Amino acid sequence: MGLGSCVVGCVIREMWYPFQDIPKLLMKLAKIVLPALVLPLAFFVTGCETMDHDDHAHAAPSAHVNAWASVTEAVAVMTPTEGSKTKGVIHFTQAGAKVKIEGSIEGLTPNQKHAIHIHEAGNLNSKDGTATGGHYNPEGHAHGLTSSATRHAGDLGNLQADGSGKATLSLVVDNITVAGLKNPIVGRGVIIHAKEDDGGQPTGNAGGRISQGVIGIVKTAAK
Ligand SMILES: [Cu+2]
Ligand SMILES: [Zn+2]
Repeated sequence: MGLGSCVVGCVIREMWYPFQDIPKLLMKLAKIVLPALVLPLAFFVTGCETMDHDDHAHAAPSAHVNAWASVTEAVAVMTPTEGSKTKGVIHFTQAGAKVKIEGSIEGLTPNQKHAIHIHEAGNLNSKDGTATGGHYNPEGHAHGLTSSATRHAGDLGNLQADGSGKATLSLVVDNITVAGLKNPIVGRGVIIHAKEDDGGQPTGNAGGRISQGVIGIVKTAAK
């Protein structure tokens, strides 16, 4: 089979060659163009329309997890509810699998214990703190003090006020994370109560809400 044997068939094949991939190319184009049209639409529907489409259309779910993994510090600035003077600042720091909680609070009843909990909502849009909802309890446990291994994830026990109504909080817990996969607390609320948490059901008989805050991300230096 030399060049001489290639007459009509070869000529037709040579002419068709540049066009034979067109159906395949159209299919490929459709595969690229259709998601490009559908993905922004999906983000629009789910309320992400203000985000940058280019960044998010190509982002894998793991990128979302990685973005939150860099959030290791949070803070709740506690403000008095109506009729109260209780205020302060509480820091949350991820340390391995544990969270270190440190805070200082003033305006408490002198020499008294006050319940402190993470509540399910970071909504401070009520003067009495009720918009923060109930205790943060994603695992469905009963209420408890910090001495109890199974308790609401948000059960942080009590503050002990000194003679001038001030208290410091220093606690390490292993049943929450700042922004990890296990019971993340960023965006939740913090409530200090008028009375002591006695560990009773359903919420420790802790009385009214005298101070409220929302757990927000602390910007840390890039690592
Ligand atoms: Cu509470
Ligand atoms: Zn509780």
